Amino acid sequence: MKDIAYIDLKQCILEDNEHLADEVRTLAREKKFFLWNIMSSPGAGKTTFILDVIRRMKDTLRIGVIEGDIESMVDARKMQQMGVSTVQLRTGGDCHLDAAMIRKALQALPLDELDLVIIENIGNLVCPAEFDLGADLPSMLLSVPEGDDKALKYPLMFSVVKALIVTKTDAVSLFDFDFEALHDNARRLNDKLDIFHVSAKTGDGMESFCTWLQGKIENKKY
Ligand SMILES: Nc1nc2c(ncn2[C@@H]2O[C@H](COP(=O)(O)OP(=O)(O)OP(=O)(O)O)[C@@H](O)[C@H]2O)c(=O)[nH]1
Ligand SMILES: [Mg+2]
Repeated sequence: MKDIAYIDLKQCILEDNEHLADEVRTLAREKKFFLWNIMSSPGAGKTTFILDVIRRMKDTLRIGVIEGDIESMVDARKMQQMGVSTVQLRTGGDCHLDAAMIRKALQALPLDELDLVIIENIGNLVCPAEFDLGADLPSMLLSVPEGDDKALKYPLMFSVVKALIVTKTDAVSLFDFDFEALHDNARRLNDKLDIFHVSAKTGDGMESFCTWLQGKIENKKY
């Protein structure tokens, strides 16, 4: 009997992505900008949160944004209105961003004039976690209405991020949300995780988050 040729496409795709992510890391060091990847499920509050961060930090940092979406320029237009350089990536169906897409998007940004590039990843708690984008700070938002059990259901996402930002805390009285259970389950997967509680609507917790982010950006070694 003849052998079966076996090609693990997923492995190939992830290995190729890793090389490209290294290229993105090198570019970010050369051009001296901090790359922040924000992931979450659809509607968790990424755009609202990013807009508030920009509002609070745009006087001290030069910020650019990469918007990843399957379709539309809705979020990119909101970023444009804030006066930041913006790139819209339309995947046309793919439910995650990869390092090749980020490399392409970075070519369209004035990198010599930027300190911080924010990536709003596609709303999805599964696929984006598999793709290293070369970001200094992979992070995720989890909104209170989604529930406190998500670390149990989507463990990879909680394992690969450095920061977990729990948002929509203003809505906590409407939902059974056990912060302690979330922290325990998340830290069991990732004991180095930094966890924040914010409301982008009321501004609660936003200032201390931005102070922490500013520290991360200032401490990056180039
Ligand atoms: N109460 C409350 N609502 C919020 C907060 N942040 C966002 N929202 C609302 O949540 C909804 C979704 O917010 P977006 O910022 O568009 O969420 P998103 O994650 O960018 O959504 P996609 O890009 O479609 O994945 C909007 O109606 C926001 O007004 C918050 O902190 N508190
Ligand atoms: Mg959005």
